[in-house]
Amino acid sequence: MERYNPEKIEEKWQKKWEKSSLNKAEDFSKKPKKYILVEFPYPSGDGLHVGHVRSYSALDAVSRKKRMEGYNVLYPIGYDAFGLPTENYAIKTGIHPTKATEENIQIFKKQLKRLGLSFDWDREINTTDPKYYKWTQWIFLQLYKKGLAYQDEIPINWCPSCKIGLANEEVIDGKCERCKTETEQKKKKQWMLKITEYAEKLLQDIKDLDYSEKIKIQQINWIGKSEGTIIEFEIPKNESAKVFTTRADTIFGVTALVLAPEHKIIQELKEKAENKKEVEEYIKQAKKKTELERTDLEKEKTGVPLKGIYAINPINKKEIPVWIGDYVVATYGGGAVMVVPAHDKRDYEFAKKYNIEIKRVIKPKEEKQLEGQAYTDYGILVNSEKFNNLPSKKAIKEITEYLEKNNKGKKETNYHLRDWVFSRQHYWGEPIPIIHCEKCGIVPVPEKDLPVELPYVEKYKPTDTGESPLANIKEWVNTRCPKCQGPAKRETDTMPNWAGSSWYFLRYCDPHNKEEFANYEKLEYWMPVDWYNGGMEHTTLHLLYSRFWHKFLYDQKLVPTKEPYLKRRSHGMVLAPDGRKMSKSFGNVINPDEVIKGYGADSLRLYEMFMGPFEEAISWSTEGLEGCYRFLKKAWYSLKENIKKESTKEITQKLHQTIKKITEDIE
Ligand code: ANZ
Ligand code: ZN
Repeated sequence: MERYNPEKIEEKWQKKWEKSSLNKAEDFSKKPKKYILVEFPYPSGDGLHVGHVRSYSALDAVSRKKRMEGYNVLYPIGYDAFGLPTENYAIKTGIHPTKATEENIQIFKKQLKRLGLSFDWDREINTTDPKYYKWTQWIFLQLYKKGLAYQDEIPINWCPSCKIGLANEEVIDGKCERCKTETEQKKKKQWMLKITEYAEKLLQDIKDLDYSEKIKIQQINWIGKSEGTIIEFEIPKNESAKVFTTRADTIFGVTALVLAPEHKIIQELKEKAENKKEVEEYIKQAKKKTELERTDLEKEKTGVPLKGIYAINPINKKEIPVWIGDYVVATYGGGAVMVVPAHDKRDYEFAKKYNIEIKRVIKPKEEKQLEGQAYTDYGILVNSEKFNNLPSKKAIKEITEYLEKNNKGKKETNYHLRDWVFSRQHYWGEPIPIIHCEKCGIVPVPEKDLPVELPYVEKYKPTDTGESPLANIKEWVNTRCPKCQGPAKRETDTMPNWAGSSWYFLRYCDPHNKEEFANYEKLEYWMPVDWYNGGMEHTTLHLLYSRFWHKFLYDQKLVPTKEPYLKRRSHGMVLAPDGRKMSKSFGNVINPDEVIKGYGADSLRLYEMFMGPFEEAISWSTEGLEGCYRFLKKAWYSLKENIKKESTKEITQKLHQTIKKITEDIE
């Protein structure tokens, strides 16, 4: 008798599907559409991971089901191929990134096809293809024209080993995410994208989206909206300093003012301080630390007084000492804080350490205050003159109004979200389409000259000065100014690898368009994405960045919907059998190719769908895989034996019950 042979069965059917164009998405079909999206992979040299399989198999099941239900389904795939790993690999091996990328894509493609995933292969995209990144550059130019791309001199996280500027998120515990070298702070002119201008919209519009609750919470926290009061503290004979506080009700308890080491008035103040040397030394030390080290709640707070200098509390005109402390973030609020040791934990530790006065001004509703720590909740005001006996919330309002009347403060909303550092000093990224002219300054590359292609060179090692490797390629850098035709230089920074993925879902709707990034009518047909799946690690960056670009394009009337994704879910990680993360260095990586060789793609996919709750991390179990294999085998034999027998009423009933249950369970 014939044996269950997954390889043979899968090959036969995969060919059949391809021939019948089963997976083709049809533009403007009369059928209702469903756009199902998975995060496209970075084609690394390691090939596909079993984690990819979890995400792609799940939404593949959804896509197939939707097709069976009569939908016109778009389920596309592509490659997010710019970025450091390929560049580092190229530097190590001498194989050009273009070539390495091409090879890796071929490996991925073969693996994806062998899995029998129902992607529409006619819509494949690759972010490193000039035909694609032409439009990434074009969108950058639209952002630039609307004032949302600008240059700024800011300290960046600098990895001395990779010789590259890193985004805050790429620095883990003060170390480079990639090579684990300690990062430093370095000032550099950077291209920035003004995502902060969209902070409120990004926040408000989450409410109506079907995102997992934990995804929503992470986005909301990342945006970090904070409502409070900005208050001006005069420093006699000097410029005043502004502080941002969410607790104006504690203003009578302020016993010091602490400025960030980078605060602009410090240059002036330190000259007058009795301990100028000490102050200068402190500022020098602070410069070496990363923001993370400075603001980590667990780390001990440090500071230094500006001896002889006082500030005036605007509520009662009392003099308070002025300090410098590196836990104060220069770029948040006013770059200074009013210290209330009795009611803020951090201030309490700071005051204890440096003998700063602790003055209680908030009393708990029920008297049970513990000694030796700050009381941080709301309560009733005491020691606060005419505001005594007010509850905190009311006091915040009244004190803010009082300060406003006296021109010493006003209500303010702050966001923790920062503008997006959009410059990278490496080779393997989209060139930023800008020209620097001696006469005209910054000149955008005319749209007709796009794409600005990456020059094909032999050397792509970063320069030691922090310039991009492109700076070394004179024949590429030196150009003419599009405005005055005079000598000019190309921008040598490239875009971060978040750029290409910020709009790829739009390109899938019209992947071969040469005239525009995507035809509006096609976007109207396909957008928004109905269901988007990807990792939790992309919740705060990729998801926010792409929502930002999409909202910007919507405001320019270039896309028809104000949000890109209606629904977002995240798959949990697939861990190694030993419960650890799969890693070459642990030698515990499960290779999908080998699993397929032994059990077939159907067993692998079935197992990954049954391994555990989709959103939770789960350890690989070969027993579980074997169980799925046995189930498929049993089903196959049972069909072989019974297929020609007549159905009975009972079997028909069971069939319909099964269809109903599976229909409901898959979603
Ligand atoms: C006085 C105070 C008293 C505060 C109290 C809290 C409790 P969020 O919610 O994050 O906006 N702060 C303000 N600017 C800062 C900066 N640049 N660097 C570090 N800390 C800063 O938090 C606002 C609170 O963070 C502010 O309210 C301020 O401390 C501190 F019982 O002001 B508070
Ligand atoms: Zn010019």
